[in-house]
Amino acid sequence: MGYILNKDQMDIVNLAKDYAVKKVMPLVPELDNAPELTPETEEGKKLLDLYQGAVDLGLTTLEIPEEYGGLGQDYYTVAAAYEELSKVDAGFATAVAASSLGLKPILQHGNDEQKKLYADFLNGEKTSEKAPVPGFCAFCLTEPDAGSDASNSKTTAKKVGDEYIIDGTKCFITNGGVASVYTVFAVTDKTKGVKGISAFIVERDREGVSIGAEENKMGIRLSNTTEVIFQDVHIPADHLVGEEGKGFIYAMQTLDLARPMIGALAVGIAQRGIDEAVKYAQVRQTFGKPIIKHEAIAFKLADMDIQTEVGRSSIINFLNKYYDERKNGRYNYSREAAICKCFCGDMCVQVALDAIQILGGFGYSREYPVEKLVRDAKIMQIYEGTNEVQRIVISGQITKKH
Ligand code: COS
Repeated sequence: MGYILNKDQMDIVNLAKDYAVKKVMPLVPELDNAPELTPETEEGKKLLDLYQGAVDLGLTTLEIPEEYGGLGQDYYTVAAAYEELSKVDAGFATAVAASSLGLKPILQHGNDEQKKLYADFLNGEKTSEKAPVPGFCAFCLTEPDAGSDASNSKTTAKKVGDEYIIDGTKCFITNGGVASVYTVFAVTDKTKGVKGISAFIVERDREGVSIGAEENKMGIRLSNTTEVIFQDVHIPADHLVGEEGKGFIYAMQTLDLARPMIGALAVGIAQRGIDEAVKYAQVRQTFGKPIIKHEAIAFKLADMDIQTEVGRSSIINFLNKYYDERKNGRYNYSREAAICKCFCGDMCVQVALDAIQILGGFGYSREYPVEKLVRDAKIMQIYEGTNEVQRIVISGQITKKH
């Protein structure tokens, strides 16, 4: 692993790894193949137990400072822990990482009470009666007409007295059906474009919050993705995060930090592809020797390793820039974040495909774990900003620089 971590950091990474290998891995084939994972189904209940275990270990509070009851970890440790989770199942890792996506705007721009409120929800100390499991939150930005074009939000938040009233529908929300609390982006002044969007904390239990049907996804099936509908939802004015009109910028700053964490998930998928392919290539014989002794396979494995390690390095490169910028009170790391997310997303799809190629017909069979890696990998080029959006960000930064 390219990260240079001390013993305390490694203890956290190993905590995630042990849980993923011992508890999650045995259930992955059954849950990945289940037609649905709603809380009412037997498989859905098993998944919720896995989520509960992650909360009990603190995996949903890794980056929350200790003063608020979290584990107070840096993002090098978080990324390495996510890689371990994703090596076992990228859907499960997505659930944990998406919760952390909802948390980030609060950690970056929320006040003390808001941070405490969120930490209590993610510790499982505070819960929502409607949520099927404590400890998760969700980031509600995407709408049917506001995906890549995130500033085209139609959800509104109207200030009335000492409340805001939220109306609108968010879609493709990871953890939509399991979260106890949401970070919601809504238009407070439609005359101001991106400067008229604000961020809010909305508890799941608020009247008027409801969940749409769960998406039936190609991969990352151990994560829950739903619509979240807000109908005349009243929240106290103190649930506004930071300043009115700054929501879009907060969302972008959040994504700048979260996208490299998706890079870590992608690296986990790629590393699993290498591990499975090497294991197979050492025992599978053709022309009188294990296929790993054939240059065609050995060089393919070497290329897979090069790509994966460069992906990991792009996360480390991002984090070096991130910590340097934050030390100086700046947020200028969009380019490094987009490069990392884009490279790792594209890379993991190719590495997963290469793993199938090495396993041949067995790789294509659902009996072996590598076909799932391709299904899981594809989303890495799509969510948290498509790789086309990452290229918009990168080209915009190049233009600005020159
Ligand atoms: N950090 C801080 N501010 C940022 C920023 C960032 N990373 N990105 C944009 N801004 C600011 C800009 O500086 C601009 O402010 P000024 O007018 O004061 O200069 C404002 O936000 C609008 O920026 P821009 O004009 O670039 O916004 P666009 O509407 O053109 O959107 C993209 C740009 C496409 C990059 C953005 O909409 C995006 O990231 N879309 C994908 C959203 C996404 O990832 N969705 C996934 C769902 S969440 S899982």
